[in-house]
Amino acid sequence: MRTETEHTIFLKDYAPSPYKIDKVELDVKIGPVTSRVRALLTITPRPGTAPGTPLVLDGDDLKLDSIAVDGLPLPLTAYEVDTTALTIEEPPARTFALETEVTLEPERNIKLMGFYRSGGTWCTQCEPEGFRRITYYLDRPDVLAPFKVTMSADKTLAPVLLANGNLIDSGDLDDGTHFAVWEDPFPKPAYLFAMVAGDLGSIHDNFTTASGRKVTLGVYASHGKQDECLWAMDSLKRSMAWDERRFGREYDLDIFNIVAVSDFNFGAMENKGLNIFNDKLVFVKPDSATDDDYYNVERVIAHEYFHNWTGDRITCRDWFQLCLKEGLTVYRDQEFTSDERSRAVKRIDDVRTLRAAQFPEDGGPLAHPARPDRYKEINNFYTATVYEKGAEIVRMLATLLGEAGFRKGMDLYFERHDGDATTIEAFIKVFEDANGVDLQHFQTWYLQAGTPVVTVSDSYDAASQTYKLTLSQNTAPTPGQDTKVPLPIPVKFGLIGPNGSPMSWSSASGDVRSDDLLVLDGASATFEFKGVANKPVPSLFREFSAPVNIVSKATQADRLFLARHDSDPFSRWQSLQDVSMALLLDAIAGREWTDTDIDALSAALEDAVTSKTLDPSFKSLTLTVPPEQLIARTIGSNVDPEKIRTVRLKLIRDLVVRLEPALAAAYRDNQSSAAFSPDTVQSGQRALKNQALTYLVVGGATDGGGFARRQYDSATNMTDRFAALAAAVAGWTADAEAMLGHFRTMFTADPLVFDKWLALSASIRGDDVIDRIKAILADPAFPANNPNRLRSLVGSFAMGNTTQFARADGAGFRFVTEFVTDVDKRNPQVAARVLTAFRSWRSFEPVRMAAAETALTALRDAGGLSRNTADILERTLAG
Ligand code: 0A1
Ligand code: ZN
Repeated sequence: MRTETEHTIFLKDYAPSPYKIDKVELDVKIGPVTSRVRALLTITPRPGTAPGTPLVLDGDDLKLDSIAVDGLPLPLTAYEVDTTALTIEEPPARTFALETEVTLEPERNIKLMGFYRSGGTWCTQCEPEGFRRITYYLDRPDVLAPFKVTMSADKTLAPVLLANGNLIDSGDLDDGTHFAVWEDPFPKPAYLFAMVAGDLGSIHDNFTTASGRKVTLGVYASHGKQDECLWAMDSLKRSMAWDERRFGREYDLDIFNIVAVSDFNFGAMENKGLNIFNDKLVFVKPDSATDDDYYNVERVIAHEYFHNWTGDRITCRDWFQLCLKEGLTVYRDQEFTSDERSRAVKRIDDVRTLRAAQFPEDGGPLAHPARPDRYKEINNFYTATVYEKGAEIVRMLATLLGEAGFRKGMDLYFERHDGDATTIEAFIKVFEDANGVDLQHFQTWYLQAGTPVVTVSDSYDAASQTYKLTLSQNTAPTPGQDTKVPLPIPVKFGLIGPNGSPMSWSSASGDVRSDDLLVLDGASATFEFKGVANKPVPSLFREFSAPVNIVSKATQADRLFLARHDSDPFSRWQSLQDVSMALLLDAIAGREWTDTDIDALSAALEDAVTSKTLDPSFKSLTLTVPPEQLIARTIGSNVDPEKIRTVRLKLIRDLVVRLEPALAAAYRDNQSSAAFSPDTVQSGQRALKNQALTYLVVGGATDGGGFARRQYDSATNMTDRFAALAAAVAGWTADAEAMLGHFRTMFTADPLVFDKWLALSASIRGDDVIDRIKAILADPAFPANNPNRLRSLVGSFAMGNTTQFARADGAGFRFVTEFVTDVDKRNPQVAARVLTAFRSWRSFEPVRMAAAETALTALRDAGGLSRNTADILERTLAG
């Protein structure tokens, strides 16, 4: 198709820029309507650059007012400006000063890339290619320079002026404006540049690093929100302490600021010393935020802070290396949460996210390697594969090298590459050098897309007391990668004897690295254990030691046995999921479960729920039945989402018939009258209680709806109130509509709580849901340019409400493509992301598949899409 997307960028074409930038001085005059940016760049040709090589600076949506080299205005013939670049035909063959001046209109910048306004506050977003919307620049991550920024603005409109680094000067000017000068001594790529101006409130604290540097910490937000920023500040201080303890990394400037803004395309951004956040990841207070919100704030504050070393001090050479910073930083934030909270619960959560977000991507038309080798639009590569699979790859590295070996590699990484813009190859090399191992084959994990399927078979010979385990792997082709090679797959494991205790062996053959780790390398491998006294049940992929799908001949009895006896909590959880999944798949295929099947599962669940030793949050995860989309993906093709939903609901109902007393007890026993705290104990109790409530309601227990209503009315915090509402909506109780209406009136003034209402309204399974959504969108008061609102409403519909999105009559698909057409004109990033909901369209049964194709082709034929959306559309249709 002829679109803007014909231009592909290839990794193999990487070359350093012919010029480097030694120094950046910006003078930004912020005005009520227009702002002016004067940039003074000190530029030097790199060694080897031929004299006369044109200098091509990126620019996007800029209006050039003046240009001078070494103080002399350039004649019109000496440069050229088009929509993407400023080219200086023959720059001096030595260091020179380039001065440009541009005019910006931040208020009109609704793409939210570059310099824009959110609720009156001026702010920036530069990753990946937003700086070119602020000034003409070599806007690529391997051009690093120290920045000095002078900002000025009206004193009442913008009493707060922030940028990266340290504040070195500030003062009043005589025309009612004031100024601030910020200097960041650390050379950085332009994508880490940030600037904020506005009338903001703030809270302050400080942190003293291990080596004694006193760092002033600030969290800025609109006035009146200060009390909602305290948890973010607390999370920040804990993150700073953790990075010192766990990775020996200290903060390196005297100031660290966080700013919350209401209009933001992503979660948050790690700009050096000045992180900018989507306000939903900063603001929490008990009566408007849930435990999940607290968890997410803590997690993302940590993530952005950890980027200071993995991203800022050591950055990416080019955007193909995005997972160098993202996968590693996600791994680091996962470890932080594991250390701060429950490791087992965190692992289960992360695996659920991986399976919900990354596996479908990896198994569909948008599959790409964690380190892609081509792209048309880099904004479309901030994906679950780059982030979550990237983190899994780092986790496997840590598993293979052991904690000490991994830390040695990380230490060397920081030592060797501090100040660099580097690559995945360099990252792998430090682990090789620090540990004296060869990881070249391991590196393939970064280069090959697709989720391997590992097939397990085993046998036991009583006479020779030998247990044989055979594992083989296969990865299906993905777009652009027809053939796959086997990967080194770390398998954490144990053998469990008939009485439930771990079994030992006298000798093992095959790549068995230790008594709990073996490695499958090659298409297939057999591991032989001698001196095994009885037939064991193998426990494989403990802690989910590799991002793979597992196919085994394990029986339901084996799974239930593991659920009871495995020493690894992740495996216990997984085993029960496997039991449920097997029942669901059989039933969908027409083999309905028997009472005996369901009795066995409910007995195991009851054991878990009534256990005196398991913690409540783990229990609540154990109770969760596999989600509809995971069932769909496991089936793989010819998917009928209605059927999946019906069978899954039936499973819940059949379980609740048996578990009602245990659920009611869990519900009762986990009530608390203590003052709200987001800590793991209280939040775990709420998670269990509310999971029990959900099942009582959805599973049709006696007076389930009444439980929900009473909890909703009497709740003293948002976690309980929203859980009750969500349960009522999921079970569509007699009160659900009234409760939804009440919630809307009560919280409509708080946009972040309104988002919860939007998402819940979009989750309604009734056939009127699309009309409901359309009515909300048509309300003139609906903030149609705010990404959070749009994602909460339409994003959650497209991603989560599969039965309505994938309606057989095509109305859901059509609604989403029409929405994409509309939003694409305003915010291509939001549009492109919503469109990815179609990534599994080919797995539907023929009628739905045809309906999806019709909607997608209509979108394509209408044309006029942004590069972001056209790229996703093109790949979705092709794959
Ligand atoms: N580096 C950020 C993610 C991010 C990417 C692009 C953005 O622009 C719209 C914003 C943020 C992170 O990993 O948190
Ligand atoms: Zn990140």
